[in-house]
Amino acid sequence: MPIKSSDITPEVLFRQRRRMLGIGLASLSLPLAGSWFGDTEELNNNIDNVTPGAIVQPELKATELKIINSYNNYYEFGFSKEAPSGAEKTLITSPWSVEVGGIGADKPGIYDIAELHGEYGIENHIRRFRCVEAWSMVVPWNGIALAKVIKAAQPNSKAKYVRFETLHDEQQMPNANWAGGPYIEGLTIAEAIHPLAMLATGIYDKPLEQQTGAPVRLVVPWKYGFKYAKSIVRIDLVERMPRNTWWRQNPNEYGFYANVNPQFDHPRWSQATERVVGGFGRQKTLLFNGYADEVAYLYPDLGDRRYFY
Ligand SMILES: Nc1nc2c(c(=O)[nH]1)N[C@H]1C(S)=C(S)[C@@H](COP(=O)(O)O)O[C@H]1N2
Ligand SMILES: [Mo]
Repeated sequence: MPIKSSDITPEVLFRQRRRMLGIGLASLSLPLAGSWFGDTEELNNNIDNVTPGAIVQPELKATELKIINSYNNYYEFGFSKEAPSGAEKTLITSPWSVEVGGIGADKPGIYDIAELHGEYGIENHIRRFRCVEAWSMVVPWNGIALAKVIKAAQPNSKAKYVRFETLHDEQQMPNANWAGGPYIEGLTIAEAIHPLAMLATGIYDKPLEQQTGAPVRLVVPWKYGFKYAKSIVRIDLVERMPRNTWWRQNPNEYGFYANVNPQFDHPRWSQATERVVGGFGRQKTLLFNGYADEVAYLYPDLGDRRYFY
């Protein structure tokens, strides 16, 4: 296919992308820019260039598993940090299927977790995790690239956003109705095909526990934790920006993008620093949670508060 002039990549982004994808110059003859800027026409071709395990971070020291598994936010299992891990194990995670569809998907499908693993391969990503409540961990996730699931759905020009819906079941969840319906999250299509975005199915090479969002949850390390929808049952490619649960719950404090930024304080507390759960004291919060080199190009105006809540 001939390269269109609109696909020619500016120098800076070129370098950024090379770093991000961890690939050499020689393999960069393919145009990537189209899809990364939200032009869905080239999407199906370009997603192939998302490489497994992109961005290796050996410098991060992962939080202990027992801490990751016992300090949680999962309101369907109770409001305290201890409630989700203390709750009875009532969530039935097998069988489990994830339905992928929406007006933007030419090839909808229903997948089980084993199919997802078999089809797309498991990646291991050690990532910073930052909750909007100003605490953080480092989590060694196992999962699959979200981009690959999106590609399989064959996005068309109506695929502007991706909407995630999670299990809402009063039998299996003691506090299922806290938000009046299923927990909803969303990403732009460009965010969703970013190599940092994954569907996690495990931590430390063990399947997710009920409290960490078994059997499959979203991981978007440059965003606040509430974007990481747990126990996902539906993924829809949609035309309009999904109204995510926390935006709906409290529009004065939360919005759609929720990118980490130490300079935009929450209305009720500072975001400049974070408490390291399982560590010592506080540390400085980083722009885009330390992933600015990889994601800043997605947000043309970093002074726009809308991108950070
Ligand atoms: N379905 C669902 N997903 C959810 C939540 C929730 O209450 N319900 N809480 C979110 C919030 S606020 C955070 S910080 C993370 C917490 O993930 P962890 O418990 O694995 O640290 O999950 C997110 N995903
Ligand atoms: Mo959170």
